[in-house]
Amino acid sequence: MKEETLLSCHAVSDAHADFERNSDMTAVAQTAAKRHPCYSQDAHHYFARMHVAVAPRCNIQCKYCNRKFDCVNESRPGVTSEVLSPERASQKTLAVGAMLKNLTVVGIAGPGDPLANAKQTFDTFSLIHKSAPDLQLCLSTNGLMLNDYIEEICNQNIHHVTVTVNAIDAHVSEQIYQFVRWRGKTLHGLEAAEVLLQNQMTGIAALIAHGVLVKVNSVLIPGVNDEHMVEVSKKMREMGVFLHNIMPLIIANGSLYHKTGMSPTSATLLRQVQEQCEAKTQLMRHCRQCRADAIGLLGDDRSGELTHEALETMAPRYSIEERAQAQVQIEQRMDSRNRVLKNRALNRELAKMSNLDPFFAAVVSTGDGIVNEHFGHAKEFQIYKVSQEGIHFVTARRIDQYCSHEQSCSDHDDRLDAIADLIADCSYVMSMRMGREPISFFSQRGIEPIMAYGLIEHELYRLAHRACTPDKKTTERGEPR
Ligand code: CLF
Ligand code: SF4
Repeated sequence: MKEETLLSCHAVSDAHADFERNSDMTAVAQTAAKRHPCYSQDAHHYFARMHVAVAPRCNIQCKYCNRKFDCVNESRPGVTSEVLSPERASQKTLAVGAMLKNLTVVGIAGPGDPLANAKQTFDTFSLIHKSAPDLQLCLSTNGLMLNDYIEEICNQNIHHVTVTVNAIDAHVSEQIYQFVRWRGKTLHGLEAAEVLLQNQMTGIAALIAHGVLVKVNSVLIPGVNDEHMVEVSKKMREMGVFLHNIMPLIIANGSLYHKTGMSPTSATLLRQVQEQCEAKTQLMRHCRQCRADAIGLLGDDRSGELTHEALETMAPRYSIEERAQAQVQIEQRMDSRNRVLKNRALNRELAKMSNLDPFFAAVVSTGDGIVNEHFGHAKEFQIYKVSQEGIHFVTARRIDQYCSHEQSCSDHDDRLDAIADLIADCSYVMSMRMGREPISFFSQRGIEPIMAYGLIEHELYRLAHRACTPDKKTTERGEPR
């Protein structure tokens, strides 16, 4: 007898209802991805997220993590977030959402694992959803407890879940985890790795079957999972994972890897592995490995300024209508930028430039996809690759701000050295303005400073065009004479 004929009518109608519900959920989630700064590279120039740090405990021990700090799977180590109660987290979210009309997502990503603190996590989401149903809810987990909470995740309207999967082979995983706490026991070695992997795989499959958009984060660990990462990417794609985010290993002070002298991931290795994996799945390139209490655009963390105390003084009012209007306008700006870029057909023009040598450029921007920031104020570079194949965002690299009140001008050379080392693979550094000292410094290091204001892709296209017509002279500031 065919298996489906065994189903009762009730089961059939349940399955149908499930299918309908899942299709709806996928449609909702995919539309929502358009305004999710992590799930959409375009959106990350315009829309903001905030994290609420409500989850202090963890149920596994990654060898690169020191639990005095935030979860390294979704955060930068070396910083510790203040743990909030669900009530305070919800109040803070409403206040931030009132201030930042472009805030579309609230995520829980630590400081430990959200599902090892399930009550706090789901209480927080529930409170937020009651008062701010327009905010998308996002969760990041190591995946150990996923299977226990699939229903809760779906019932709570959490459409986006990130799972950190560093390997799909338990023999590789066992080199990454010290222990796993599972059903009251502490497991080590291969057994620990197998339990974690099994829960991650079944959990991801169940989420996808329920229409949740799943993103997978993988920490790239030199000599451990770098040669294995293509397999991870391939498997994730086969499973229907929406995005794969391959992140550099940052080793927390005091972690086991720190004690045993493990090397962090070099920018070159990361780029090579990302290029190998790109053919296997859709990659996220714009991750900023943000804190468990980050707020704002991915490239412009405002958590230091929007503290609980500061927000209490401002006492802003959360208006769903005002926020919706503002977000429609932001989305229109985003769409119109994309239309402009599409109409200019830059990629078609680039494809014709047969004498164009591919190059990388480090661009300074505070958002809206525009070169719009003074070099001295930059906290990161956006690295783009320009070639006949088009203009592609490669990654973001964080820097120490060159001009700050705390440091005197005499300290600048050290910082310029560090910045130039960080973008040594770039032919150009592009910002709205730049002082004489960095201009001459970068020029000496063979990185040409370019002053520009406008859409990043336009400005990069102009550079490509100029590179192909070398007879056009330029000024010291990179502007055509
Ligand atoms: Fe936060 Fe993560 Fe949701 Fe984004 S972050 S829980 S998916 S809302 Fe984003 Fe930050 Fe990278 Fe994470 S940039 S570390 S990928
Ligand atoms: Fe640390 Fe996160 Fe790993 Fe837990 S899951 S040990 S908090 S990196």
